[in-house]
Amino acid sequence: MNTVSKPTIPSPAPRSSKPEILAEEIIERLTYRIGKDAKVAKPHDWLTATILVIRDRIIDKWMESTRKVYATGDKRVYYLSLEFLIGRLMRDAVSNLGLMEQVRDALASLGVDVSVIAGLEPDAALGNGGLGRLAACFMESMATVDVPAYGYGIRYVHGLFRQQLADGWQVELPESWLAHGNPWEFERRESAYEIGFGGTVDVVNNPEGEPRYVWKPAERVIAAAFDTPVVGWRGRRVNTLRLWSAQPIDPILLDAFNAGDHIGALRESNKAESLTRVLYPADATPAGQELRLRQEFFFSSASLQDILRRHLQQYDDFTSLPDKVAIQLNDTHPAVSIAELMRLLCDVHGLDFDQAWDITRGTIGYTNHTLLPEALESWPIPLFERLLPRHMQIIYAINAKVLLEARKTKTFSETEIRSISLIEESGERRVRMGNLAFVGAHSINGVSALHTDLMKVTVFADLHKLYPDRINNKTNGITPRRWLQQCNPGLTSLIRETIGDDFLDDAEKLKPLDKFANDAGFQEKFAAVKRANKVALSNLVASRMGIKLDPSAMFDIQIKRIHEYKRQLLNVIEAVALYDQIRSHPELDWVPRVKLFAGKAAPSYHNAKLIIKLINDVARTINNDPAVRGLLKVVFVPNYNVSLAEVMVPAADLSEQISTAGMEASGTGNMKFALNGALTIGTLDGANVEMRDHVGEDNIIIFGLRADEVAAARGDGHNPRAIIEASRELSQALSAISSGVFSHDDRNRYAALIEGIYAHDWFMVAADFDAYAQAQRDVDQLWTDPSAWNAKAVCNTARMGWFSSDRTIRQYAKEIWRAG
Ligand code: T68
Repeated sequence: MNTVSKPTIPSPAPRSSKPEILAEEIIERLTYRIGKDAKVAKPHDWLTATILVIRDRIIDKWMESTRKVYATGDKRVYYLSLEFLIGRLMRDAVSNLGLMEQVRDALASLGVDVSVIAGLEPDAALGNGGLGRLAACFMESMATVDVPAYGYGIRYVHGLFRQQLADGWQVELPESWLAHGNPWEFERRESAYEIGFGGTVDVVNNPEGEPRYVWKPAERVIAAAFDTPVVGWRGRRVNTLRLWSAQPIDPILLDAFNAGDHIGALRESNKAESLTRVLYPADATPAGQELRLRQEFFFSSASLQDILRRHLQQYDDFTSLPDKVAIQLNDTHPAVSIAELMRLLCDVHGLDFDQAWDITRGTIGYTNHTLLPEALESWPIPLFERLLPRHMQIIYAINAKVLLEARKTKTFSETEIRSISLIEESGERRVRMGNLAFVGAHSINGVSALHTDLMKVTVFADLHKLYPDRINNKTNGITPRRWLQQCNPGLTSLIRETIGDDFLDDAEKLKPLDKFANDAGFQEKFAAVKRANKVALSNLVASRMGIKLDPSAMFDIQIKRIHEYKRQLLNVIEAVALYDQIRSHPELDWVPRVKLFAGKAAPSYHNAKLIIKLINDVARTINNDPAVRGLLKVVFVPNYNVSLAEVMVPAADLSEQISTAGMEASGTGNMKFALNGALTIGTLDGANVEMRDHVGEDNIIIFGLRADEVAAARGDGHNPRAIIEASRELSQALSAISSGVFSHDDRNRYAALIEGIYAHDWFMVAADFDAYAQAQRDVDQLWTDPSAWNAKAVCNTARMGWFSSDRTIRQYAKEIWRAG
């Protein structure tokens, strides 16, 4: 026996937050870690050195948080998401640690401007839109409300493409957020797992029980972990975002290399690395390619292996898994986890199928983010079977179990049984990932009240009938740290002066601000903050685009992915109609407006790209027409991302949330704007419905068809042509666009796009146009009474606290995860 006792290892001294010490350490990192003399250091070097110093302040708390959950045996939450749209991290970390002033002073003492280096930090765009940004807000809120959590995802080398405009058309360029290295992350070489693809399944008969299945994959890659700490508000807790990177098992095939095949020697390596090289840029239509399924399985398998290893390190077996682990699937992208967890439990750890099934269902929850039928993921059986032969068997076995259960109730028709099945049988046979996620989870949640209600009667109607207790609602939220405190320091200071600091720890404590809604003195300060934010946005637009904006005009903003259901087209058609009115009635008192748009289109989405071009064509014509006298401007700001949103959101007077009712699951941009004191013009869709309930119907401008009316119109042979003919404004605007008034170089450019409105108007642009145009004139009317406008704006800020993602996370923790 080795009797040498372990030495006591002293803990490092806690890090000081004094500016002098911070400055000293920044120089130290610059010199010894980056190897740069302060005299020649570039801004990027200062940024890296500063992040390293901040990171040290996080690590102590990180280790403490990890140790605590081992000691208490608290339940761990795992958030599996193919996307984390985190944006920049420095301001978030510094502000949550309460070190803003100290870091600014430390850098100033070294002659460095914090805002200059902060602006150099790359915007980590490992996501497409709302779903990815929600995952990032949730990570911050889980740390804030003290839920022990891990986010699991993919460390894409290239996040969402950079958007440029060339003659008004979107052009996609690669984005390389890792080009200067990533000082936030820690590579964990010890946490690496093998991930298999393809091959065969051996069956070993077992006289004692169920046969044993052994998957022999034909290909293997390594999943390597990279950890980023996520700091909660006031540094209360630090959780981990663990992103997986694919690496080859053999980095180079030396035999091939030595035989002169230099390219072939790297083939394996390239193939492995290509797995995590790029994020798929489509946000609503499933990518459908083999590489996408490989990405989904790769990160699901790595995450589950990691989860099970951590569990076994602390507990004896897997019977306690549902008590100690909650796994939340962010949409169906990680739904293959259900089959993989079953495989790991049965084939690797020797559990019975039924026991494994109870554990799996007890552990997994699934969040649905869309009802669009074309957005529901499904995979052709031949592809699935070839890539994941064992998982295909498991899915068949699960399906048999579920269908038997359904048939036993004797209440389902054959049509209903077909809709419950995990296998789509009509046409090409496919695996339905939504159904798999539904049956493999104990909780299925929607992301707004309306969306959840619609789930029960549309996509999941029959599964809901079979398992009526599973669907529940968790209305989305946003983190008020990033989306109020950090992006709007002016408003934050004003609120602190007015009602004190309580709201910093609990956004619902913004309520007392309500009392100041009609206070003239307060309104004046509130308006001054808004104006300063509009000046800041105007400066950005001037420097990026050379366009001058008037900050006293109404800033009317629609920023989000470009999609027909989000109806940027409705907005721009209304701009055309307004333009026509301004020209025809120069004698009227038009309210000066700036209509700002930003957003990316999926590269393969033809109409979305055409809508971007249309906005730019309309912008060029309107902005250059002297008859408009600057009363209307249209601007499309390129390369929308989290950092741009952080400038645009606080500068908005009017927030456009105008999706076709029933189509936007929730929306979260809507919440960001209202929290920052913009009025919303919107349909009764997604979370707009609940926003109206919270801010009050006098403080939001609602128009248009409701979800049930849209469904009825679609069923009833909606006649858009008749509607258009009955609306002079609309028919003139549409014919101007389709006849080439805005596209002299190609008069037919928009003919087909506009014809779609005449022919079927699926997105109800014609159906809602008059109501929308009227609502916009009501908005103009309101704008002419600044005190009435400001009172409503203040009420929005005061009453939006409920939409904090802290509230959302507390609901998940209590009602789904039973954790924290
Ligand atoms: C969004 N979904 C919803 N999807 O559209 C939005 N999809 O209403 C909601 O507020 C938000 O989720 C959060 O719940 C998405 O953003 C995607 O980005 C996506 C990505 C890949 C494949 C499919």
